[in-house]
Amino acid sequence: MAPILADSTKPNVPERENYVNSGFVNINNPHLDMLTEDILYHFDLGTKTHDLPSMFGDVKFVCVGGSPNRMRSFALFIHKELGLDGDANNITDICAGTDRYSMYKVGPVLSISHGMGIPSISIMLHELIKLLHHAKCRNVIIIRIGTSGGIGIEPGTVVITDVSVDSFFRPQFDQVILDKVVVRNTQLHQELAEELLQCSQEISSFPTLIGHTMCTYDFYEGQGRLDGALCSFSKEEKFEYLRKAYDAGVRNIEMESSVFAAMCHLCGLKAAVVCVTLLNRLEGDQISSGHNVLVEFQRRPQQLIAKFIKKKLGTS
Ligand code: R2B
Ligand code: URA
Repeated sequence: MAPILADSTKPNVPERENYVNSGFVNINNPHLDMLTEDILYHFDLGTKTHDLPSMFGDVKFVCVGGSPNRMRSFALFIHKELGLDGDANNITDICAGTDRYSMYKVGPVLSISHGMGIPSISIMLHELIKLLHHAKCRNVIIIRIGTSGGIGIEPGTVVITDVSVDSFFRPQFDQVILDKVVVRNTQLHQELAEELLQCSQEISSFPTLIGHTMCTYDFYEGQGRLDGALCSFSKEEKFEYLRKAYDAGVRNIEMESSVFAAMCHLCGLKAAVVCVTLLNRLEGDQISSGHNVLVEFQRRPQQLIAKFIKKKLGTS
């Protein structure tokens, strides 16, 4: 069993407060200062090859989501919503040199895909956070917009996460570093969550609530599905587990929020997770709604975030 450690990457309190007050991203890695060039390999960007401050210095909102197409649609939507000049169709993928992630910049908004699961989003976040640091961005708000499975709530409900919990309903992310397990906090920014909920009240077309989000390592067995290639538990055991999750405050399940919350928290980024539920897991496991219904559901977090951004920029 690997030893369990407190998190030594956590800066001490005065150090952390200085960073938070300055609004800069708090990266905590002394080795980075030794690099003459930092290559953000999975973005196909670097500090020598690109002028990151002039490309990204004005970024104030970063929105991340699983699929490259969805994040392109979001960029087009934000362009329209903010009433920006130019043809939205000319918006290009900044990471076109790699097919790992897609990135679009629309005024002060950066829209980036992160793929599925903790390892994929974690790689993206390391490079994104370094990018924001190299670009000297300040007071950035970062939001994951995504999909999830709901527990005991109407499909299409948007869940704003207050805390991400693991499969044992614990508010923590266990990061394995060398041969140790480092336990990290997965609390999201409470004021930001409340602000988003308030914004949602101005959109009456879909329900929105604040709740715990369970983050798993898998879509099938890891989320208690009976319809994977493998399943070793009964229907009764599945429902008992999901009911326990509900009683612990979990309202939806997805696959990235824990590491997202943990990394943003450590780096002093104001972060939120806003996911639409595609189904109610107490009613089934298969995502059987029609294409148009699912497309409309996936637009809901985008609508909410567009409203929030416009409010923040004073354009609504
Ligand atoms: C939500 O949806 C994806 C699985 O279908 C996964 O990335 C997630 O968190
Ligand atoms: N994404 C998940 O991770 N789970 C679901 O049930 C639906 C979307």
